[in-house]
Amino acid sequence: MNQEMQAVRDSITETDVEQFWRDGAVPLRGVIGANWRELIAEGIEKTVADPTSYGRVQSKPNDPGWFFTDYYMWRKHKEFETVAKDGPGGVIAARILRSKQINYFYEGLFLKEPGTVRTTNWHQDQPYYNVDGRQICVIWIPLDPVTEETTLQVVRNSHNWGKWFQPVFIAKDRVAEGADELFEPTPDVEGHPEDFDILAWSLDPGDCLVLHPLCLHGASGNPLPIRRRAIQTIFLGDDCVYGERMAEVEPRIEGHDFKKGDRLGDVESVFPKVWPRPDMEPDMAGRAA
Ligand SMILES: O=C(O)CCC(=O)C(=O)O
Repeated sequence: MNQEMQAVRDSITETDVEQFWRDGAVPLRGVIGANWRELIAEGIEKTVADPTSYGRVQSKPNDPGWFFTDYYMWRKHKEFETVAKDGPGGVIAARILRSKQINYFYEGLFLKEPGTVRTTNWHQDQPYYNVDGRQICVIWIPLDPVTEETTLQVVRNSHNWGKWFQPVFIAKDRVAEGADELFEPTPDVEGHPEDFDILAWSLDPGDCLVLHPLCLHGASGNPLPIRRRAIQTIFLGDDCVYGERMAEVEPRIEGHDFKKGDRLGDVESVFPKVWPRPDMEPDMAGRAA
């Protein structure tokens, strides 16, 4: 039996689960052990030195600081594959999503060096990719302490608005091709924060924020004198299927020819199954729902 994962699961209360579904996000404290954080930190260094095809500097050439993003690193850098398949994300997602099975999708890197002015624009995640379904979560893991200013901020309950907003590419400063006909313009949260119910939690290494990918979220630059390294890891639950988008998507789902409505959890070569886990009691796996 994996006692670390058991402890993680037991630390997530029914109140946490309800908060996720009600507000669209919930912070979890002390669930990402130091061993996993070390692996993530090594993976980040490797990614900066050797990015994937999605690697992008989001700061403009004359911007102070440096904002770098990348996606889908687990297929290139072993550290992320290990964290994805063996780390605590699967058990967290199973508990939060009330899902019998969890499959891994991908991770994203958001690295902001001290003094970075470039912000993360307010957006939802789900319109960027070909996934339909409600049982899906983003686990956002900061490796450095984040304050209420530098953390990921969310608009409470926006995942329940029934709205899908146009994906915007940060550095390219443009809406994804074809998305203007498919989705609504994103509201100007940055310009009028007083009009929105914004939640922001300061987090320490070991903590994470679990958010629904339809929850509107954004982040400031990094005015602090320390680096702000964070990754997002995305997990798919029982109801996730392939969603067609008549617009540019990022990241693309590769390695299988999916059609609208295909169950993503059935194709483990593309979406590794991370829950149930072989090293936990069978009744634990059953109880995940
Ligand atoms: O960390 C950031 O600045 C942005 C993260 C984000 O947008 C996400 O995890 O979806």
